[in-house]
Amino acid sequence: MKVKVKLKPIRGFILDWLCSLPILQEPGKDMGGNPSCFHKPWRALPESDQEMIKFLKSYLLLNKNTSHLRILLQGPVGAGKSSFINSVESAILGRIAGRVMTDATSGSSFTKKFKTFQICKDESRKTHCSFVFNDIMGFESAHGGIHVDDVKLILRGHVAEGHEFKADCPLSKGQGDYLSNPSLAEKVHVLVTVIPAAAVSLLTDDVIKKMRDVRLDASNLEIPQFLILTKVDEACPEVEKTITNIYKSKYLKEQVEKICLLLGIPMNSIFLVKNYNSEMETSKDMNVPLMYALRQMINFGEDFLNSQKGI
Ligand SMILES: Nc1nc2c(ncn2[C@@H]2O[C@H](COP(=O)(O)OP(=O)(O)O)[C@@H](O)[C@H]2O)c(=O)[nH]1
Ligand SMILES: [Mg+2]
Repeated sequence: MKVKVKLKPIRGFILDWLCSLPILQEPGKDMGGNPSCFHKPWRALPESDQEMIKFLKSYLLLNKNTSHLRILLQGPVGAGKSSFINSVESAILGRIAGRVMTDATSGSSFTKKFKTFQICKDESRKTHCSFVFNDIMGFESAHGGIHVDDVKLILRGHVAEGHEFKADCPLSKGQGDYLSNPSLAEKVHVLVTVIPAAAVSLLTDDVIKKMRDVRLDASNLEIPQFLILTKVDEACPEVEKTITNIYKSKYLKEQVEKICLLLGIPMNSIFLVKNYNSEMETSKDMNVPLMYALRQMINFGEDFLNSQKGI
């Protein structure tokens, strides 16, 4: 017993020394140099964007009960939902695309109508990818946010295309825009919450509660869920300088850990993204984190659809 007590400090010292050896350092652990960045990214991304773009363009659903996989983007006004849809199309077309109206001024043009966005495979605009997006406004009451009950109806496919949401009056059975018997194609297959990286600590208790409520409902329906932290360039100067620092930034990793605890989303379902906003051309380094996040969404959505075969 006595010997054990005496050895304890020595054991601790040896452990500390071993852990400080570069060869034993975990990726994502600080190894000196730039104090705001880890030496190695804490998540390894593919080297190239081309294989992921090829996969996304050629992806076909196994489940023949729907022609597309539906991804619902939810999050605060100005979070970058419309920009994410545009960024996906930009990466796939290989040039900047701007079909979905983004809102730089946070004026009155918030997305209030329920609209489905398809992604063109090429410039002919005749063929589309097998995944589609819907984006809905956030829960913040300042902007007349969407009602939680409306989001639950969207998840189940009860909301018709073009429906105009009213914050104080959720859609109900019997109304014209209420689809009583939605097909699998009208239901949501992947739920994605979009939040600006620098806004994680600013989320109000009310918004967090509503997001968790929707998450729980989606979990009951077994819908896979993801979260993307956008505007990583605005949140971290090192990423603004060099986009490849995206998964090296200590600040951004902290935000991922924070939101993981706040919303109960596992770390491996949270992605960091910089949307195309001021760029004139697409680039591999910008595409990689965008395509990586989307590919994971598609993979999990595909698994979900394959579990719904009987429907
Ligand atoms: N710097 C930067 N700006 C972004 C990013 N994503 C979106 N924006 C800008 O943020 C504003 C709001 O984006 P928008 O896509 O309309 O947000 P939405 O309301 O969630 O659809 C627009 O001016 C975008 O150009 C990003 O990753 N980085
Ligand atoms: Mg929008």
